[in-house]
Amino acid sequence: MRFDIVTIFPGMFDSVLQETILKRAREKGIVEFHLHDIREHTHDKHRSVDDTPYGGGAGMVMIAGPLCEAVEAVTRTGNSRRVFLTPQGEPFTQKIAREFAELDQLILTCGRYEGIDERARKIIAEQEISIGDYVLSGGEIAAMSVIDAVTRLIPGVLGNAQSISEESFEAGLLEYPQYTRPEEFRGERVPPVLLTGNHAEIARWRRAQALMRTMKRRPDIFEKLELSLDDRELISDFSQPDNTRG
Ligand code: 6GU
Repeated sequence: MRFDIVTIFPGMFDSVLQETILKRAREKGIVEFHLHDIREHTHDKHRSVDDTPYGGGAGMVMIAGPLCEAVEAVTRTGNSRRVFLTPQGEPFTQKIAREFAELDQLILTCGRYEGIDERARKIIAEQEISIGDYVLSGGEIAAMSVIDAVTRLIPGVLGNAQSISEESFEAGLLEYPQYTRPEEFRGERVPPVLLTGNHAEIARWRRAQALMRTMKRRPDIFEKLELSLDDRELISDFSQPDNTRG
């Protein structure tokens, strides 16, 4: 898979792409990253990428020309999607990350300043994505989030395929609590069930914890779940105050 990133701050991506799983995925030849500087597509001597808004008001607006030309200069290959990162976009989810991971090319354009010229929108974006209901000063950090979430889903990037299917959101639930050595930390012991070696019982405990954690922390997700009879039993079982299994 190939990521093309269109930005006025290509340098922001250096460290992120040169560390962690993104670096390994690139070294394994599974992903390619190509950075494109919008400023290379300016035509005036000041290399301006923004200007004051028609109609007045605070802030600056990104000029349509350089933005569109930068995106249009990216050669499209295979199953390719142009995505614009903006707080006005569709909320990014694990489901969208899975869809993106199937593509051959993702062309990510980062907005800056107070916005972009509206006429550039349909050219640079087949889809608009937001990573949450808060405002970043630009789409760059959002693009990095998308790149990370998508890359780790591409087969061969992570060692263990099972670790994806068990983590938060993949099963529609938050992840169960994890423990490692030591057995006791500041007076708190590891839940005894995890030391029994009884894998069926451990799986039941983990499922119950994931269900209850989701119910408490994300009632919005929980109310949309279609719980099996087993899940309902687990919840009522494990939410007994005298339950000593966890
Ligand atoms: Cl994609 N861009 C900006 N500038 N702010 C955001 C965002 C994107 N997603 C959430 N906030």
